[in-house]
Amino acid sequence: MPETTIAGDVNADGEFSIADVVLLQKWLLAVPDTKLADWKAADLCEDNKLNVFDMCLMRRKLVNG
Ligand SMILES: [Ca+2]
Ligand SMILES: [Ca+2]
Repeated sequence: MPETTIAGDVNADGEFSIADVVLLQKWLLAVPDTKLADWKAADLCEDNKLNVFDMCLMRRKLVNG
């Protein structure tokens, strides 16, 4: 694992993409067998927990690049 985490790269595949947003969305909806490889990467609104605010920021980040 690289020491620097890519912001939003919640599935830890080395890049931030729509797949990460989808994964976080599933996790927030408590879809069974949804596991976050690196939940801290998704904590864009840094309060040490994941919620809809982080997903909003991830979506915005995806749109804005
Ligand atoms: Ca990713
Ligand atoms: Ca957060």
